[in-house]
Amino acid sequence: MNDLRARLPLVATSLLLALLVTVAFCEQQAHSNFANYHAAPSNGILMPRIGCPAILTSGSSLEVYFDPGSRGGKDWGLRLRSPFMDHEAKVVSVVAFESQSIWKLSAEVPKEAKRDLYDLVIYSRQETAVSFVERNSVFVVGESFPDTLRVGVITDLHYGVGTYYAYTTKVLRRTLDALSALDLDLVVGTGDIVDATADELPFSSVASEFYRLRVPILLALGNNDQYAIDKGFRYWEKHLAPEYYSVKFGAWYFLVLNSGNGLIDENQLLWAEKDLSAQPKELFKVLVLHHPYWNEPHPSLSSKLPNLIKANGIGLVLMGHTHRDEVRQDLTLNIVSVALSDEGAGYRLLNLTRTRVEYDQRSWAYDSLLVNYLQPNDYTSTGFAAHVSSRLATDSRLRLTFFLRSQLAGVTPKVDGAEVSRVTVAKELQGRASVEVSLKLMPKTEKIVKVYFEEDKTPPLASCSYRVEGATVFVSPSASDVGFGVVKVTVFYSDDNSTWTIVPVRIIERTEQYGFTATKATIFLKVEAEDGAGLKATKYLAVQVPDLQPMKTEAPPPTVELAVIVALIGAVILGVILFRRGKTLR
Ligand SMILES: [Ca+2]
Repeated sequence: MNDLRARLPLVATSLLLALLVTVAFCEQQAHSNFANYHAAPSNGILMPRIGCPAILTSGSSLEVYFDPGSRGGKDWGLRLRSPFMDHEAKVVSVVAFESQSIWKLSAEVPKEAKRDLYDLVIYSRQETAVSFVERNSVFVVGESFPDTLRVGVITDLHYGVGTYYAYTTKVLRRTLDALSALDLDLVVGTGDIVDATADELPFSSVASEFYRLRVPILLALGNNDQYAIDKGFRYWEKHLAPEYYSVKFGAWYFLVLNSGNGLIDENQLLWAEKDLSAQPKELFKVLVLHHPYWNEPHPSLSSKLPNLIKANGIGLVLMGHTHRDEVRQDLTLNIVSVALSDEGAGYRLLNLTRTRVEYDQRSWAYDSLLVNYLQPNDYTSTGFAAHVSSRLATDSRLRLTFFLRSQLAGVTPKVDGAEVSRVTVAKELQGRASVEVSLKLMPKTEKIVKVYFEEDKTPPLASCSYRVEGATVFVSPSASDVGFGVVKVTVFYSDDNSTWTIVPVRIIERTEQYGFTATKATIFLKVEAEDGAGLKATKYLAVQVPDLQPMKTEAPPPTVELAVIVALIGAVILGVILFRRGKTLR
């Protein structure tokens, strides 16, 4: 008995120790909604990211994971910044997470924060120079979540940098601007975001392409994105998102998996099971991955994933990879969409209610609804136009955003062709002006919307280069404009310089080609450019087609004549030398 009494403190200490170890272990094993990072994200923020944003109501709680290294101390502030608003959020707590340098920060989204996509700014109150910004990473829906989610699906962007990718980049920009104009709730990118590369630039550049989105985007990793990882480069994590994660959007839950290598590894599957089991039953669950799982031989996709889908009541699976539309309603609703990088580039729009999915059998062509901002929409221009056009059979309600440089302090720009919904103007000279407008576009119509401080009185400049291959003439027109920007460029050709035929544009190997077959040795080109103010410019050009020149019988070219003269002079000099030599020898 005495013995036991003596040992009691020891037993108690051991129990306490065991408990502490367990707590510590549990803390370390704490499940988070994203995969462990292999590389530091370029902006120091691990979650949320541009490719896996936080989606919240105003007044709710926002959790941020960030890694400041040894900088900044412990006292951190948080701001939510959009082109129209700048809110300071109340930081509730900052605690260490997993490793020594990762912090988990909890903050309250300000009640006055309206529906908008915000940049997340984390800053140190102790060291003013230390701050981290993850752009477009927090989407505030307003006071409550919508009853129906309007979702755009893009896939297989195969983004790259350089002339080979000029056309696909143009298509991507038009698409992102159209999806933003539709004021969707969410865009989902189902993989092959970049074209297979081990270079960092395509990853950082595609992230900046996504800055033009005014709606949040979820990105899944495809086999082309996996290429860099297999070479040892974690640019995906550095510039876009964790390799897999989940995001909650009110009554919906999105599980985004990495099938980059044509499989889902054991760790990821375990994580996914755990993440799914932590979700309330009533959430509508959507799985996002690159590969149509029924096409893949690896058992993780061919059998384990179907089991996961069934066991967890996943109501929709979004995929890409095959570059073809495919809808299967078997295990669940499976939707594969067309690539954004092919000639038939397109995207898909879905409506998600709490119980079902509304969708079209076919993706929309990317230019069904075109939104073309005619100058860089980045606060560098003092006014410009947007050309919008619809090939749809129904009305479209559009929201456009113009980012201008204001010439005068506090002056509101003029708007033509749309209704103003929001304006923020800088108080200083040459400051920023953000303007949001809305308009209704009737079926099969086009419209010019102008936002500006001063009228455009400068006509555009048209120019053109060409190359001739046999009897085919390839034309590269270009046009620039001071003011509202170039609405359209048209190329014509003519045999007689008076009757003109339009040169069609074709997409050949991902590039735009204006080409036609010439029938005469001299043909004429005309390039017409029109700007947003309706001002026009025309450029004329005559082109010679050598293959169609009549055969000529002419005197030998001067070079032959010269050679003969040189040879004759040479012979004379040689003769003189030989003659003199003969003389002296004698
Ligand atoms: Ca102009």
